[in-house]
Amino acid sequence: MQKYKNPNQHLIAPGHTACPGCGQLMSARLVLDACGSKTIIANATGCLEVTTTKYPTSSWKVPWVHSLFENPSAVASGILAALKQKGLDKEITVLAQGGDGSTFDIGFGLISGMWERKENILYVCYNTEVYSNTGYQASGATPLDANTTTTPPDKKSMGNAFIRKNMGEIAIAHGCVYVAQTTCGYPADIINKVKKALTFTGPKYLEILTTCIPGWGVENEMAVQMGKLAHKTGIYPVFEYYDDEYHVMKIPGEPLKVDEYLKLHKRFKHLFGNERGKEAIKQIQNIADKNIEKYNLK
Ligand SMILES: Cc1ncc(C[n+]2csc(CCOP(=O)(O)OP(=O)(O)O)c2C)c(N)n1
Repeated sequence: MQKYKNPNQHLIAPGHTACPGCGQLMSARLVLDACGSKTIIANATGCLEVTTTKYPTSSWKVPWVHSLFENPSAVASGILAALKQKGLDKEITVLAQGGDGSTFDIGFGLISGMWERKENILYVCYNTEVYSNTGYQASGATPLDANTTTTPPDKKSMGNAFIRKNMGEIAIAHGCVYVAQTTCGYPADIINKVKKALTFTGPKYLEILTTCIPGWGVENEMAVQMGKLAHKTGIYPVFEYYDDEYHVMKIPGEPLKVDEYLKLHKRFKHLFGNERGKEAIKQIQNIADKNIEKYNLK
C-alpha cells in the first residue's frame, strides 16, 4: 500500500468536518487516492458533500461537482460527454458517488439509466445503511430490525421491518462490467478494487459498507473493526463480479455468529436481553447464513 508522509498528500485534504474516525470519509479518501489526480467527481448531496465543502472551503483537490440527491449519475454522464468532445475521456476518470439514500432510493432511476447507456463511469456508494446527514432515517439499505429515527422499535415492531435491497445484484443485472462490495474494514481492498474497476471500460459499481458513528451508535475508533466483523459474520458479503464470475473474499476460519457484530451497535441494542430479540437475531443469522451459502464465503 502507498505510504503517506503527511496528510496533505491525500486528494481529500484534512480540515473537513466529518466525525473523527468516520468510515465513509476514510473510504472516500482511499477511493480518490486510488483514482488519482486526473479524476472529475460528481457527488450527490449527503454527509460526504456537507462535511467536505463548508462554504467557502473545499477539501477536494480534484474538480468536484455537487449535484442534487437524485442526479450525480446524470451529471457524470454530462461530464463524460464533454470529455469525449474534447478527446480527453481516455485520460480522465469520471467518478460519481453518493450515500445509500442517494444510491438505493432517491438517485436510483438515473443510476439505472447511466448503466443502461453503458457509460464508462465508476459509481461508488458509501453505504452507511441510513440517511446519515439528515438524522439517521431508514433507507433501502437499512438492515432488518435496525433502530433508526423512522423505524423505532416499540411493542409491535423490532425496528426496520424490511430486508435491505441488494444493489450489487441489481448492478450485475444491469450488465455492469465490474461490480464489487467491500467494507471500511479493508483499506487495501478498497484501493485494489478501485484500481481493478478502472481497468474495465463501461459502467462499474463499487459499494463500500462504511460505519456511521452516530447512526450506528458505535465508537469513533471502530470503523475497521466493524467493517471486518460485517464480513466475518457473512452479514455483508465482500466480492467482485466481472467476466460473468464472482470472486469472493473468503471468511477466515469459521464464520462468526451475527450477535458478535450486532451487540456492538446501539441501533441493535433492543435485540438483546429479551425473547422477541432472540427470535429477531435468529432471522438475521439466517440472512447471514444464506449469504455464506450463496456467495460461497467459507
Ligand atoms: C430530493 C431531496 N430529498 C431530501 C433531501 C435532504 N437530504 C439531504 S442529505 C440527505 C441524506 C443523505 O443520505 P445518504 O444518501 O444515505 O448519504 P449520507 O448522508 O448517509 O452519506 C437528505 C435526506 C434533499 N437534499 N433532496
